[in-house]
Amino acid sequence: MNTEVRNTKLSAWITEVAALCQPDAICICDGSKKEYDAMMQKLIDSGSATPLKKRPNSYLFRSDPSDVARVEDRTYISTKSQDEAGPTNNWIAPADLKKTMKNLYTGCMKGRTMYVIPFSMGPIGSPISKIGIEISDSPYVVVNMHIMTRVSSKVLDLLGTDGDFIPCLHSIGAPLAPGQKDVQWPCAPIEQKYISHFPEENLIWSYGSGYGGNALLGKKCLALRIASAMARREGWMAEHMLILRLTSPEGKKYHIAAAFPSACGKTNLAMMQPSLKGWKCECIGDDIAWMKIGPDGRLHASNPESCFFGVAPGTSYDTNPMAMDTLKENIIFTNCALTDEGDVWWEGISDDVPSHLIDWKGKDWTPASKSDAAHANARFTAPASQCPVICKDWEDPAGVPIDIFIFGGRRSSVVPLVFEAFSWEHGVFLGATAASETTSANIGAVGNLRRDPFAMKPFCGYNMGDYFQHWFSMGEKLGSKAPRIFYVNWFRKSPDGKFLWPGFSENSRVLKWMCERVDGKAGAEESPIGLMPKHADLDLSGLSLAPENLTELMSVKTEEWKAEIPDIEAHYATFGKRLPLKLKDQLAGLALRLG
Ligand code: SAT
Ligand code: MN
Repeated sequence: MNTEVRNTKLSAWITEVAALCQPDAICICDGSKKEYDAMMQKLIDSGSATPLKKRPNSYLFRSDPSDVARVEDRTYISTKSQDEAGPTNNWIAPADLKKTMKNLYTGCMKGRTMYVIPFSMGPIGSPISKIGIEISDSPYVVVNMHIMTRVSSKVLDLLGTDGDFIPCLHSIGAPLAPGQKDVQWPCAPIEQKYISHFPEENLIWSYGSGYGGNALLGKKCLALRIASAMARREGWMAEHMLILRLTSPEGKKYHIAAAFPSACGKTNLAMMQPSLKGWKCECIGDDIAWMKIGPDGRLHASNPESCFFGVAPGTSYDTNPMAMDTLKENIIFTNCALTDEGDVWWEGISDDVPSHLIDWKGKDWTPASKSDAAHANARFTAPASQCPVICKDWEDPAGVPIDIFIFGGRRSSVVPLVFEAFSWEHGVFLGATAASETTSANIGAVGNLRRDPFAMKPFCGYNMGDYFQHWFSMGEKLGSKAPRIFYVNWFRKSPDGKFLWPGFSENSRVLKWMCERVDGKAGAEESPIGLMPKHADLDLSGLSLAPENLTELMSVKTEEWKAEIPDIEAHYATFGKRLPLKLKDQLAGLALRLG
């Protein structure tokens, strides 16, 4: 398994980290199947992984109940000045944070192996790709990184002796004393967890958690937080967006990128199978889009990941059949329930509820049990290449030209199903004011409304006021070639708490209207908040939706929108001088239109 390290910066870094963390052994990973299988075997032998009889080469892990999601409260953007990190990020000065973390890292890998994981975000060697090296003491991280990113010794070849990479240091923070028995999911207590980013030196330090975005550092840490800061410096965009290709019955292709917060349906929309006859949807990515202006002056998007790290609960043949078909083999499941037959199960997977399960905590579960069998943030790690509707161009270094941007979130009230921005500037205003109810993708309260601009609140690696300005600047560069911007809310509820819109494959009706708007074919009506389809502009053929539900779904209630304004003002006030004036103008415009 050992691979030669010829890169000067890398070998110096490995030596430095080994001296600090004091592992028992060092392993340079090569990304091979042999390595994956050997690592998984170790995880089975130690009791951490359960092979699933019903799914070839698939495994179930159960995390510690304290380590089940990202920890936004313990996530830091550590820049020289606090102002650079801005009001949406936690901040500690780099020297102080490094001092604290070095204390924690000292001896933290005792009794463990230190894995050096060379990976590429984006296809290896492609001009859009970035190379990272994750050092981790978690074999669970190694196997997940194998699926999530391109782990390979080829990455080391590409680095040569003097190539550059993004160092990503990770420890679960659970050293073992001689003879100490390991636990199934070692991690550090919450107050010792730190997910730290140093965007001014392209560096990531994570300590104490083994779960998801806290530990799999190529994803949120590198491809969003560090990449967003690089993107601003270099004039491109790193966004929390799915990417899909929609093809009309006439064969015209549209590329859509949509930003929704974590656990708000990006994976479902990315793989959606249109209920409208003749329309086809293909998936390019379900979480992250890197976008650059191409030689044609248009914005081209590509997916830096090679996997879907999706929320399992709620995924079913009804809601997302293409995800279900992706999950048949070669999958890592985390915090799902286990059936007596040796398969995974989660709330919403089907109407049948087994009479007995082992829940995500490893305890017996029956339908009479009070708690859920799977954790609400249970996840699958699935190779993107296995998705039946993965777009053939998903790894094309040129990316796909984006026609449409969609923003949105979970709003049980106020926000209608869909509306279109009046202009790019108005669209940036919509992104910058987006609000959504919190989900279990983060440790913290669920269901609280919060402003989550562009679904990037937890992922923007610099001052978000500057990020808003970056969006305006990109719009200026793109000019008439800029994507059209829309806002959606699939989650509006009736006064008695029922979803008004069926969602999933029926969302194709909303996407069709957007495509027709781009082509200048479909109508829209001006409302105070944006351009809205009249009922007749939406193709609702074959859909049984009570007319009063449709009216409620599309309604814009002036008083409710007026009530949003003080909250938007308070949100904007947090950015002080860094808030682009254009956003204040847009807010004033909204207030004026609401009367
Ligand atoms: O845990 S992750 O951050 O990777 C998943 C998510 O919150 O979107
Ligand atoms: Mn996400």
